[in-house]
Amino acid sequence: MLLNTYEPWKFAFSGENDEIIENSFGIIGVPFDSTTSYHSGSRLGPIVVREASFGFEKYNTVFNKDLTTSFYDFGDINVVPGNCEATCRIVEDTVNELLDLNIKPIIIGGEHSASIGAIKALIERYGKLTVIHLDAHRDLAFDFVGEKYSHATVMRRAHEMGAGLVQIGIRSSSADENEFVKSTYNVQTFKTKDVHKHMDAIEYYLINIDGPIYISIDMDVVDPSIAPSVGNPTPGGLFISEIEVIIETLSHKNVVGLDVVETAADRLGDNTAVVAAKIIYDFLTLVE
Ligand SMILES: [Mn+2]
Repeated sequence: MLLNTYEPWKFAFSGENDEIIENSFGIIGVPFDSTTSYHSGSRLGPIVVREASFGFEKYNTVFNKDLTTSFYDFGDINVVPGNCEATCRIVEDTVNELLDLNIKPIIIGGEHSASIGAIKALIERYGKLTVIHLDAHRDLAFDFVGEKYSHATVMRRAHEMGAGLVQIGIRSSSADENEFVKSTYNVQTFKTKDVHKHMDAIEYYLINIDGPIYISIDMDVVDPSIAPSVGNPTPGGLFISEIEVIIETLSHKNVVGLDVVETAADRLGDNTAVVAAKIIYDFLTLVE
């Protein structure tokens, strides 16, 4: 490194990339928002979330624990603006490279479609995957305005690949999506009001899941009074304390990857970016 220069932003507390140890976590950003249908700007998510991560202390007071997990920030992938399928393929290839190094992916989005590539790579690697999907929306449309690769179809593609889905925080879905859930067997739903009233039951359900788990968090699952800068703000969402319980519960399981997507913030210090950074920070504090 040259004197009087600084490295590009990396997530706070990330390790040096030339000293990588195996069985760790690797952050990649996906600055892509080409299928966004409402509030655009999630292509800026990776940079504002990384910047917000510097607001946290290495000691995580909420969980009485230091962040000691080994993780690295590999920067952003080269997306293909306007081409969701090609971008998903690059995400898939990059996740495969991480898995070859025995590094588990953490993806900062970017629109939710990035998850398609990560889930594809992970399901091929492990043969089986349960996706814990925190979102206001089901994202189970077969296509969205004729497109199979879209932020609105992510979990339908995951389901086609054979992933089991546990959808938490749902409060908006089409009649077709609800019909699809009724007609299939491996989609479990916990609506927002279930989270508010029956968290014990959700914890019990999560702790009993077998096999590898991928966590996919659309920031619109959080109440828009707390996290308004998302692609599709939806009233009546989860609170931060509830997300903390879910992340802590899942940290005792075999989590093989995480994404935190749809942060559509256009300025530093944005609430939504801070909350997204906190979710990643909490996860990294809790996982071993
Ligand atoms: Mn959503």
